[in-house]
Amino acid sequence: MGVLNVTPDSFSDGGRYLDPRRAAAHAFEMEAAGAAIIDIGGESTRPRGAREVAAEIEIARIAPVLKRLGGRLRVPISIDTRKAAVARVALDAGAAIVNDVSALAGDPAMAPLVAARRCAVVLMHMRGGPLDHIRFARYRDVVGEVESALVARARFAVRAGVAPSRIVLDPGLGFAKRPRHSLALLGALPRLCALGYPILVGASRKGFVRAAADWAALESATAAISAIAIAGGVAIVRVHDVARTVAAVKMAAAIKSSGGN
Ligand code: PMM
Repeated sequence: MGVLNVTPDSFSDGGRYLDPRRAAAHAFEMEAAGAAIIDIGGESTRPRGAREVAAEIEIARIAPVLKRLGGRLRVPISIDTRKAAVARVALDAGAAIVNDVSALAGDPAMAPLVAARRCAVVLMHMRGGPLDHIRFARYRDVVGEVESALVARARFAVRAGVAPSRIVLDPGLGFAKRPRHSLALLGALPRLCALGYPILVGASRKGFVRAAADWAALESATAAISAIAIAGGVAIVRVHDVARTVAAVKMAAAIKSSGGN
């Protein structure tokens, strides 16, 4: 999953793709580099504390990009939003996946929308909101607590009418997580995958990666995490540098399917 942030303030690429022409060109670049999904977001949810934006602003950012992509992108589009009004515009414009970092808890209209449209949905683990989540980064057993919270959100989605086969779960690296929590979750991916839902992880350029690798090595560190994630059974990795990740993921997948132990 290639990240396309159409925001002025995303922590690593804020402002770069505010121009719809540039944003659309970048989507095509990521597709050509091997992305299987393009994730478009008009609200920064960066783990350092992002400002909330109104639905109209989010829509004004993403709609021109979706219009330019309309029918020309071969891979599915995912909309990164917590707001049903934004998701509705994106689904109308051809998006196939709703990526909701609030796991359908941010807007009561979101679950019915996802159920009615029969789209896929990513349910990400977080505590609090994008502004204050880091205050809630306290766990006795981070893997167990994230696991049960994700199962609860999946149950909620199913009760709202979302087909289980359309649900993707995400441990939410960096969201209400200290670096040690994100690392522990990455170490427990096989356990999360055993829940029976496809798992997505977004490690790309996050603080816990920056803590371990300097800026120049960030993409290599992200690619290494992607390879480990795929080897651990993860279905989707959400990244900024698609080309490098595709190479890493292909190697991990080739090793996995070789049948060796
Ligand atoms: N991270 C960010 C935004 N959206 N969505 C999912 N499902 N998982 C993530 O880890 C995630 C996300 C923040 O990163 P960005 O500012 O680079 O988009």
